[in-house]
Amino acid sequence: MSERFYITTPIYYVNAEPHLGHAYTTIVADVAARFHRLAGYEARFQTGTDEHGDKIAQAAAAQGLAPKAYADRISGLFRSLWPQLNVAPDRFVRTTDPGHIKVVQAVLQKVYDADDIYFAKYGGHYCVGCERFLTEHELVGGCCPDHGTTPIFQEEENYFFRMTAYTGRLQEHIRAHPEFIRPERYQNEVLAMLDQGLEDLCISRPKSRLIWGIELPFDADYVTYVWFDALINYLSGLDWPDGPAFREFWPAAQHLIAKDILKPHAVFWPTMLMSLAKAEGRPAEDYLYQHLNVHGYWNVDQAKMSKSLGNVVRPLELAAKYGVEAFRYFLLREMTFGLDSSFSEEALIERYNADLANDLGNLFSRVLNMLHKYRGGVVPEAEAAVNKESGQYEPNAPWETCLGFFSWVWQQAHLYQQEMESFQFHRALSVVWDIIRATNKFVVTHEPWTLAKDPARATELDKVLFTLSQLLADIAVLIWPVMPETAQGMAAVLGMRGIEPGMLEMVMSSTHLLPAGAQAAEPPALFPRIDTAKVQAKAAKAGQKAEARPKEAAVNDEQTSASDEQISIEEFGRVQLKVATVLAAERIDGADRLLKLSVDAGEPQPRTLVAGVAQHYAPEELKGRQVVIVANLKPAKLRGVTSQGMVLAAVGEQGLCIVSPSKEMPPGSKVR
Ligand code: ME8
Repeated sequence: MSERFYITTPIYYVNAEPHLGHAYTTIVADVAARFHRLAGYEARFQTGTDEHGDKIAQAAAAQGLAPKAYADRISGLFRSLWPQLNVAPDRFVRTTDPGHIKVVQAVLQKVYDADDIYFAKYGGHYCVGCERFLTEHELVGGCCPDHGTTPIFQEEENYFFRMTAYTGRLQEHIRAHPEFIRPERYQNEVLAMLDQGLEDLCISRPKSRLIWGIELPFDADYVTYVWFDALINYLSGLDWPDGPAFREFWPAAQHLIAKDILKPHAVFWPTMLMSLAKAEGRPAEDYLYQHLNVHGYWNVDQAKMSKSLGNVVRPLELAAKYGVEAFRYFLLREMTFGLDSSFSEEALIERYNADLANDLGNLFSRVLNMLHKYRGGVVPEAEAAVNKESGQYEPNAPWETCLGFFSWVWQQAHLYQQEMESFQFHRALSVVWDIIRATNKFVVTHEPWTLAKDPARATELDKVLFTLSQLLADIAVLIWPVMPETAQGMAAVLGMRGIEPGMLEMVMSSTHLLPAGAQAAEPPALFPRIDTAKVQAKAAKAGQKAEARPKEAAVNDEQTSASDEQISIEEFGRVQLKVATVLAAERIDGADRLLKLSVDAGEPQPRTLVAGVAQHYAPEELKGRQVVIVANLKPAKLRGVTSQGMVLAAVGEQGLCIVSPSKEMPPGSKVR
């Protein structure tokens, strides 16, 4: 029996049309499900719409529609969006489905019978936007921190779920399972929330105030609180309690949400599940989900996306403009899972041109063109490299390097698998792009065009072309979860039988995906370059000034907000900082702020640097001093002198001060 994987997205409120944020979460879930299928799991992926409650009743009334008619329309928009984004859920749940309603009532009855629901009078701060009572702790200046509105003080008799009976055990579970809520920052947030202490959860609304909800099975005067109703979709979509899907997939459940709905998923839901376990006389572990995966928020050009700001990004418009697959790739590659990200079309175009057109598109057409030119499009036989008697590979240079390359790729595929399993999609894609770039380099170092000129080197050329064709097949498999259509298209052109469940194993082991003799078709242009000038001109014409903004302006904006932008350790790792010793320093004619330095950075030749420190240091003071330099900065010409790096200095109101190590270090020592 293969392992299982069950992934859910939040079920989206039907008070707004789908936007970039909804698209991101649902594409991530689709990618995770596809990846697990590729890795041999039996995967199930569920999404849906959340249709009860105040918010929906109000939105429907504003449009002069009955809530159900209104919900039908918006739910339909979500449902029809997914196939257009190459997203293929296995189940779409609506909370107005009769099956879901039945399950919610059955759960309520069980929890009630187990004495975990009681009736009491309560007064509290109710936020319509959040659809819940906010605690005193949560209010900021008397307002809801998320909606900025003043909650309404409401006092009424309601039913309460004994959530506090379970919060201690929940804390223990979270501490014992550090991967229960991930990434770690959200686990810490939840533990802090639990440490502050919580109250029992109000789970009903009197019908005198709200009728658009699921009636409580034990009191016809009340409907169910929308969160208690909505969270249960994760069970109702598996046909709880008797459906085979529930038995098979619930033990493998993972949820995916953004940080906005952490509390309901990390506190309400697990305590509800513990209560259900108690009601059924089962251990809590039987009912708790495996992981809650939490991602950050997409902002737009550094601002929060909102209707009132008029910056809501519509996924279909982007997919139509740049292609669905490029859109999916961008979202997964750009966002560091867990952190906020800023969306801009400029960034999308930049990634498209650099990663898809230049790296992937070029590699694909370049290898296939050579295969056609030199071998009629047929994947050559490379097994000639095996010595018939010994069964060993012939120790000849290109095959040795081909084998070395294959084993490096197989190792990278393991890394890719780890990153995908832990929801670090941006890192998994970065691993794939390392492979793509290394393959492009392999072409350059082996020069198939030179081998083709010499008939005596025909078998070498075979081995190189064999290797390159296999690499394209491996790459197609690895990108399939994110770009399924592109990957299948690549496979078809290569003459592969298509990308199938379980195929990841072949990329990670020493199995070649393409048999010698496979016939490749003519390659299409995978990702034609986007001409930025044309896009900007078009946007300007359409009066979309924001889109047509020159790049420098965008860069400046980033700089002004850079102080609060977080970067990953990998991004920091791209900056090479080194210790260097100043060998000589002199003024530059006509530039009263600049000094020209010659430094020993532990390299064969001294480096020349230009530093804007002349008003703070005399040249003689610097000679022999150790400094820290940025060693991999692009050279820049300043007053006719080419500077090969930059000297670090602290700048403040007191002036400027060069940064030096606190004790003498060998020149060239890395600074981390
Ligand atoms: O909260 N960036 O529904 P909802 C990233 N019905 N993701 C975003 C986003 C953004 N700017 N905006 C929205 C609800 N999302 C409840 C859920 S589940 C039992 C009930 C995504 O329509 C993200 O997944 O407000 C977020 O958690 C979800 O939409 C909220 O969707």
